[in-house]
Amino acid sequence: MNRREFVKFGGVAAVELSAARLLMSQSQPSMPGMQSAQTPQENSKADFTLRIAPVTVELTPTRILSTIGYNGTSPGPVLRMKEGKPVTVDVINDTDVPELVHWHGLFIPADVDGVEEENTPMVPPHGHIRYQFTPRPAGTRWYHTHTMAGSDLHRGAYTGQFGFLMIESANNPGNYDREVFLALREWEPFFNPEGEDDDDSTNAGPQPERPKTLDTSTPGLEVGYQMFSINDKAMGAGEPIRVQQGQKVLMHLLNASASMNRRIALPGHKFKIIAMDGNAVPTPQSVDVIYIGPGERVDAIVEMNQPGVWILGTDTDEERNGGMGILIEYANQHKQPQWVAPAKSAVWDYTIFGHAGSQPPPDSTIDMIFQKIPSGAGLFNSWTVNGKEYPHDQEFILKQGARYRLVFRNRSEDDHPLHMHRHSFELVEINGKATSGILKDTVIIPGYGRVSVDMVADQPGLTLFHCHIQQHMDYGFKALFRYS
Ligand SMILES: [Cu+2]
Repeated sequence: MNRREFVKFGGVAAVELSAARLLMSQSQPSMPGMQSAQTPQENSKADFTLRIAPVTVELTPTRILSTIGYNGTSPGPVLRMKEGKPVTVDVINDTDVPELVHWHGLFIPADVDGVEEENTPMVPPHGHIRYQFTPRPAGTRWYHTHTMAGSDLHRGAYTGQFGFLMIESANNPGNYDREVFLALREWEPFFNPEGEDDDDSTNAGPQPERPKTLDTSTPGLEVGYQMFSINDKAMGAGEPIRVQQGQKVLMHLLNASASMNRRIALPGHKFKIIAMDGNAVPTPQSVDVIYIGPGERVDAIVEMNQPGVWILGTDTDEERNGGMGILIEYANQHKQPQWVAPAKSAVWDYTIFGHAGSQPPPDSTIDMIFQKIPSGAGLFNSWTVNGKEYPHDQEFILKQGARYRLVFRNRSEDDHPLHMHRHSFELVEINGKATSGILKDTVIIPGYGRVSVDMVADQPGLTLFHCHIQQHMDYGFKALFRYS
């Protein structure tokens, strides 16, 4: 932001917070004579600037929507940072509501994590904040708003405030010819009575957490969507991914949805999964289908060895035809784009990408039981962690240096993508199957399923844990971990 743009916000005061890690300024029209000690333009220029403001997204030439985005677009720009090299990011909020930018998957202090529950300061309406942190670990991360939405479907993750954040390591093997960024996205949300939640897997696997008697009271609302895209274009409206036979394309897949788990396929091709949530997997494997929940990332290499024009997209027909797809076009091929539904047997199993062995017992085990409290028609359901909605007072206390086993017990039929802030965890068990070596920050717990993860408490500070489905998080499905 230049001086002229900045001055237009009115008298500006800046305060320093948390050992100069964070600089916040706020327009204060009631104090016209006030001189600010330090205004952003007097600091060195930030390495990155994100401006939060209304944007238009042209999904197709005739479907142009309005939302909130970053730097005039949604998704925001792909940010590239070097692992271990400190950065400054100026976030300018041109909207009328307080905002937050969360750096998903980074090991950074709570006061710059971009989370209200962790006491990160909000970016005030028409104000400015400077984040300063050292990005790590390397890999595919992303940034997005972390505000609550509640029943306002024009806030939080329902807006277009998201983008890729690549933390580059000094040693990138670069075993590919090109890379593409693919963010899965729904638009124009509306309240949807439950029962049409057809994107969650009908979990055919073991259901160790299924209660003997199911709660049959009337469930509440979920969220449905009218439009779909990959990045900012509905299928067919944007440029295809143009490829040559023999190329290896590295696909960075991000589910930037507020609430929908997705199954993604590319007929005629296989995805060789090399990383999940930005972390290299111990055992790369080729699969036909990727199942990815809100917040998750999958890095896959696709070898282009099936000339033609193909559709990469969600296997839900209505939503793929509604836009959630992108064309893969080989050179000199102009056929009708082909879609072939993946086999029903193509299930997603995290454990095939891990080592077979078990992890030794942890220092301590924390059981977490997740349940839905049906709200009845016309309201969002509530969610509990160990029988209580957020907040949990002093229930989840970590001792620095200890290794914890978190046992996630999903006593609901929905698949929940659970996210731990500021840490990664290692998958150690899924529905009774042991695994090791897979590091993630977000993991889908299948309906009535159980997932155990090991986490070393090595990032002191408040740490939010939550379901990445916005309306689940907003209605109780979160917990704050503290260090003793
Ligand atoms: Cu959830």
